Amino acid sequence: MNAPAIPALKAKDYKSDLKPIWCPGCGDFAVLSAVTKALAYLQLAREQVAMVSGIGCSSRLPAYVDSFGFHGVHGRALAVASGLKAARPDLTVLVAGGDGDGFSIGGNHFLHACRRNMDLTYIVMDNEVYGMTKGQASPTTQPDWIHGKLTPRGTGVRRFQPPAIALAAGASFIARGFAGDPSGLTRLLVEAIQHPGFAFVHVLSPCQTFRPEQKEWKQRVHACRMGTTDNAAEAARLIQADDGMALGLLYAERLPVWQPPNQVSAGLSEIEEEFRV
Ligand SMILES: Cc1ncc(C[n+]2csc(CCOP(=O)(O)OP(=O)(O)O)c2C)c(N)n1
Ligand code: SF4
Repeated sequence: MNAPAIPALKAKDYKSDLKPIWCPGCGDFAVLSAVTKALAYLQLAREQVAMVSGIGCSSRLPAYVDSFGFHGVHGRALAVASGLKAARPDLTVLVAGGDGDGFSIGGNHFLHACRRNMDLTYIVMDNEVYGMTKGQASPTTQPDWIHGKLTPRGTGVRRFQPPAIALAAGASFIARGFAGDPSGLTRLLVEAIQHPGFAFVHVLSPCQTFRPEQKEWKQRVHACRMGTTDNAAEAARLIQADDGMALGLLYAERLPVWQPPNQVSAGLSEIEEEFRV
């Protein structure tokens, strides 16, 4: 007699019981939907998935996914996720957050996660603003963006270029998605999760409340014309010419994945002994 077939998991099975509290129209809803669709496409067991985030509107995402999750500390999502992956290489570890979380306070961790190339998928929902704390400029904000008393004359500072910086820091997978293109984003997330190594997915995710002008992104995004390359020098040339609105896989290369050897953890007393002065 055949064993009863296990019913396939659907995207809704990966959604938690919590109702998102994002503003109506926030791009992060579409990112959540794409994450659950990608997990369903890959049929990953929920107990084999862990989502880690920092702090921000976008960093609420793990709470809405029915997997293991850790809503951590502002800017430290990648540090926590790297520790988790080191201890539990069997888990599929997804990391999520905003441009403030990942490129400002967490910028240092971003650089080193790229070059370390652990098998993590990092999803940054870039809305070019600090949404949760009411609209301060972030590293990806345009220098002339004026916002009330916070930046009455703009920042006057050049923008952080996420794909170019990821490439220079050694990331092995770089893609850009858009909340307004959920099918394309789902495909990119599937590829990112399957990629062995650090996969960076830069997602244009509009902030309805503080950047209503981002509605225009629908008209400005375009399919990546540059063609995916696995040659870092060629990718650098192409990414330098990127207008920030090109969607698709920008670069993917098989590079050595870093994973510390599985060690039997030392007892606390042994560790104390090592640090005794
Ligand atoms: C150490 C620390 N510094 C500052 C804050 C305040 N804070 C919370 S969220 C946030 C910025 C969030 O912006 P972003 O990461 O872009 O996410 P968004 O809310 O736009 O999704 C800041 C500055 C904090 N929680 N902890
Ligand atoms: S403030 Fe912006 S980023 Fe935060 S939930 Fe509202 S629309 Fe989304």
